[in-house]
Amino acid sequence: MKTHSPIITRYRRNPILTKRDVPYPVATVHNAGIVKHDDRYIMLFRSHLLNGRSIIGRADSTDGLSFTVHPEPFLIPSTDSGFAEYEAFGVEDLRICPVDGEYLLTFSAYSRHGVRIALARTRDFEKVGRVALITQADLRNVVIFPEKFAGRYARLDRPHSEISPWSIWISYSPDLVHWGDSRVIMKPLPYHWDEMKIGPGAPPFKTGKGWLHIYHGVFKTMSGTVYRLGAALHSLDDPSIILGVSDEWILQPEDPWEVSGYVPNVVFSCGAVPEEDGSVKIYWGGADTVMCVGTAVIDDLVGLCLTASRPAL
Ligand code: BMA
Repeated sequence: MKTHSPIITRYRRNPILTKRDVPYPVATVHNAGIVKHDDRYIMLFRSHLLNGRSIIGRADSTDGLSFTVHPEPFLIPSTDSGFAEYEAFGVEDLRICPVDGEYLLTFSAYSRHGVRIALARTRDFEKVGRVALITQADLRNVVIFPEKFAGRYARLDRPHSEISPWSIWISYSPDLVHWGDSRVIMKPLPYHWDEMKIGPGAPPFKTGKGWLHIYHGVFKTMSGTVYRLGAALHSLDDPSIILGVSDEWILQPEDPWEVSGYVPNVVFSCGAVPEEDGSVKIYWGGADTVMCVGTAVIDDLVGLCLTASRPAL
């Protein structure tokens, strides 16, 4: 009998990080940004505190599979004026975007005013400086491309909308603070696994054929929503051009810690690490409770986007 092998191979020792690995009291470990820095994998993960608000912790690894958590959190709500008011309810879902020799950290800032995206920067993960709040309320999941285009930074983002289903937009900036020239480039597809909403996932990375973006898509069922991962390929010269979007999801909740947990039926990625051997390590939060990893062959993901493509808009 012919069997269909999954495009992402789950690591057999998943989950790779749980609340039991954290030396301070937390309820979850999930939705982590990750990057390889000086031959070390640095993971910046989200945890719910026992009051339900989130902070960001740090874990390090030499192989990308086995991580050790730092004794203190990496990022907690700011007390600086300008940021404090907008981070009061917690910081969530941080992405690490390597750009021009530094790391741009984008994360959700929650407050009584809604959710915005804050931007911080670091070169070494020791000194971290906040730059600006770069969105108004009700906009999330910002990932910044590793290169500039005609001198401007480019980001993918996801405004909230009651009128049109939650879609992926692109915006540009000359200075990381002021963003605009925004337009929608990818929408959920009706009667499809991502029909309810889509949003940016891991920061896009370069392949020979385009920027590969791993995003999340949501489907509403009679017993709640299902979060899955998909893949899209953007033109290397102009990231607003989508060369292909995989018609099939690349990962869905299947393991027990993805199917049940704090929020059931969720795989949610904020980071992926392309390796020199042509593979990519994809990291995801399982059920908003634990961290997991799997590997895929980059060419397979690119092939899926280009050969089994669905319309982007
Ligand atoms: C989204 C975000 C993610 C979360 C997901 C599933 O709206 O809040 O942080 O993983 O829902 O709960």
